[in-house]
Amino acid sequence: MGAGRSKAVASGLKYCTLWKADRSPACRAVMMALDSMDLSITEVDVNLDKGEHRAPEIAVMNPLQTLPILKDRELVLHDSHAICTYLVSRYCSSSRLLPQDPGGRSVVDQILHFNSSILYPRFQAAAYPILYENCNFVLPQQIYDIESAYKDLESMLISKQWFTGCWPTLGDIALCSILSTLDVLVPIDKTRYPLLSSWLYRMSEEGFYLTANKKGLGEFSRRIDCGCAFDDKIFKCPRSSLRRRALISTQETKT
Ligand SMILES: N[C@@H](CCC(=O)N[C@@H](CS)C(=O)NCC(=O)O)C(=O)O
Repeated sequence: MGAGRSKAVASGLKYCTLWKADRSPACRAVMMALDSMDLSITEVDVNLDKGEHRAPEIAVMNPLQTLPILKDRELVLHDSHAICTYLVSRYCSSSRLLPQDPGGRSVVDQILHFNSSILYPRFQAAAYPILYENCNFVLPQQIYDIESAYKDLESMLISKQWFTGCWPTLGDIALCSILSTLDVLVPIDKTRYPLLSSWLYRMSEEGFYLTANKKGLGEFSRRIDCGCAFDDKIFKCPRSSLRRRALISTQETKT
């Protein structure tokens, strides 16, 4: 923990509130960024399954009705990438998480855009049918799209320990929240993606991963396994690819 150092103006954080759900990868990215800077702000848990994010007092802050939402005095932000870069630029004096030089900063931005425009939609396409639409498993097209993203990420890591520099930056943090989550849906095969799986392992040893990602990831994994919250009784089969594949191989051994 402590990849960055908080500015002396930390008292300003008493005006900051984060509305979040631990199972959401976007929220966990913000939580990891906060923990890596040793910053603490008011956090409000919102239950996505109960639709609390659509309550009028929350929806008025975010017309998109998604989490996370950050409010800092009059400023309201509702995209995890924008929230992370705002918190670092506003409250962190170190440039470790987000370089101040234009070149270094644009390399991090590039990864954040990849995360937001490629990985996030693929995560939603794979997870939402299971979370909300009674689908029992990740559909083949979604597996293909996610595997092809893994392939691209594996190439990006050639000759590198981290995606954006010599240590984990906001780029690695954003990727790590979503990739640890995608790993539940479409496991990252160590033999096909050795660089990516070693990177994820290194990230999982960071203090901020343990404090801000681990618990929510477990919640997501359990939520995927019980499928659509409203139909627990009907759909009992495990939903994560890992468990589903394990179940199938056990059945095959028996036959
Ligand atoms: N690009 C946005 C995505 C935000 C987003 O879609 N959040 C999800 C949770 S991970 C959400 O609130 N979904 C609403 C729902 O599940 O009903 C970000 O990075 O903040």
